[in-house]
Amino acid sequence: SVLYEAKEGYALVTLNRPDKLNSFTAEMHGRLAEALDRVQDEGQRALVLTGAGRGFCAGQDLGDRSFPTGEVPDLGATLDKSYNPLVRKIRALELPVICAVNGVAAGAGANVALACDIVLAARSAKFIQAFAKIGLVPDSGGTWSLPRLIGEARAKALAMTAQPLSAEQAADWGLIWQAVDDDELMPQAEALAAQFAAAPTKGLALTKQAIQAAATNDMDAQLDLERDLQRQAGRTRDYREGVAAFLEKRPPAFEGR
Ligand code: LHQ
Repeated sequence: SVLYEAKEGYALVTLNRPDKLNSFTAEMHGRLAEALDRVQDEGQRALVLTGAGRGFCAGQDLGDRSFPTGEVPDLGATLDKSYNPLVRKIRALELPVICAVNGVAAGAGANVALACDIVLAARSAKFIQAFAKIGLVPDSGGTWSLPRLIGEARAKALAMTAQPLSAEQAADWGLIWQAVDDDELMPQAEALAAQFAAAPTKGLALTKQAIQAAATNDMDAQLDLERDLQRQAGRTRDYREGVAAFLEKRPPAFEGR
């Protein structure tokens, strides 16, 4: 249900249940968690997450969510077990996570995409906060990331109407990085990953950490954090190499540490 390909310096992870628009099952959550661990363990320097077929991910598989015996499900337990660890893992990965949204991203599928560092979407893709249609609350970080990325007015309207948002509009609003032509999506996502595979990975990981922390820090705390992280960055081999390469007027050869 999840494909893993090790490329040169980066990994390509593909959600792979195309006939159900790659909606999440418990099994798929397990496979995806393994794939994300592997990316870090193998020392990859970037990750591209995408979906097989015409959709990116339609959120929770609702097929195993019928209630024949009338039991009351504990969706909080599902979030604790699967979705929240996934979002936390993406945010904690010490490398750039690129999401290549190849088609519809609905419900938790949309919000997992938004948890990634850089989101590229095919022009034909749509983002749908589908939760309202079935009486649920946006999850997987959606109520946190939507208002921060596009403001409360747009966040509430998207979440309450479940109206599809085009890739183009998502990019215009600042919800994602870029909308690109469909046939350019994977070439561009992989070119970006290849660029990151030759980048100062440690510095990028510290940058990710700093920007994420800004959501909850005041400026004073953030200045202190920048000082601490810059101290770490200044001790990396890549910093020395970057400066040396600049002074010697040659391209840098970064090792990622
Ligand atoms: C699906 C699904 C799907 C199963 C398409 N499940 N089969 C967290 C914690 C715990 C529990 C609950 O939820 C959550 C978070 C959530 O993610 S809640 C939100 C769940 N997602 C949705 O409500 C979206 C449901 N899907 C749709 O509204 C549509 O499928 C969209 C708008 C995504 C795409 O529409 P179409 O392009 O018209 O495709 P389709 O509807 O024909 O879907 C194609 C197939 O995929 C179809 O199967 P079939 O066997 O009939 O060909 C769908 O049943 C299946 N599919 N989403 N979530």
